[in-house]
Amino acid sequence: MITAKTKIAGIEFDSYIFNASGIKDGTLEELEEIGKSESSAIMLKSCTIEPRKGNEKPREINLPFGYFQSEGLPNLGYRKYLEFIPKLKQYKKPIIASVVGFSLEEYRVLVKTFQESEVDLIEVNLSCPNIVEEGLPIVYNFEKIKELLDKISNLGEKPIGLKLPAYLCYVLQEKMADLIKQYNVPFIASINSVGNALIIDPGKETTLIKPQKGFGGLSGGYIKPIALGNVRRFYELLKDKVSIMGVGGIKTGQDAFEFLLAGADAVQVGTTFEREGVNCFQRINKELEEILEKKGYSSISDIRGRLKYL
Ligand code: RRO
Repeated sequence: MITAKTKIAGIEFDSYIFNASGIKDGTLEELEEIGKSESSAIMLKSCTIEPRKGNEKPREINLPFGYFQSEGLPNLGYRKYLEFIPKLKQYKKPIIASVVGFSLEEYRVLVKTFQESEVDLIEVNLSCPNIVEEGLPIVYNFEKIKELLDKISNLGEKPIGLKLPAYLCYVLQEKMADLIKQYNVPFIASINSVGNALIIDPGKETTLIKPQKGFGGLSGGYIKPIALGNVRRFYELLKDKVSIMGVGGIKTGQDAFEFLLAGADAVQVGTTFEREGVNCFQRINKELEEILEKKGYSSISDIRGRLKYL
């Protein structure tokens, strides 16, 4: 039996599968559940400087092929997550902080603080689709991202990574990849939920969620092909220089295998974790290992990125 161990930015993960930020990872109890499970890491809910209640409810809904929400960053504030870290260390797996700033200075403070903590990696979330800002959001403003990277890329030794949106245009993705290379960003997570989505209840003639007149972020099976496309493009653009966490619609071992072929070093599971609970990590990992074994591959690196072309 092979084990699908992997590495992200040089750090060992016991399996290819762990939780995506934002699903059942906002409280200590939820994070401990993830710690006890077969998730190969503990990914924390994206946190802000101050605690936030999030958007008005109803703000999320499960749909046949995915999940739709406008949570609005409900979280306990970064100080609480810092308090949780020593307790989470007992699970002996990588802990990944995820941060969102409302200014470049807030991002700097958050990254610096987690650099001085015992987390293993820091995900810098640039792509929450549910925050209404003045002007162009940072993720679409390459000058701003450059300024941010100037501020956060030399604050400590822990690997930092960027949580990125779906690029529906290759030129923009190439621009992002150039910045990632220029600043030696060691990992990325691709993709966040697809924003600016709207789902309508035709019977009631209403939106399905309350915040922002019904607009929100779409995830799960609906977005898997977009996520695969984005992972593949980044793999082609960044090759082995940057670790890629694939996220978007991973429900089965076969989905995970497809992300592996596309070039992901690991995958994060969100929608399926929401539905199935912590057992999904073990199930998907086992299914992936069975596929690898059946195909005669002995490790993740045997096949990562080796998608064949027609
Ligand atoms: O909390 C949210 O509304 C949220 C975040 Br921070 C994110 O990064 N992605 C998302 O779909 N929702």
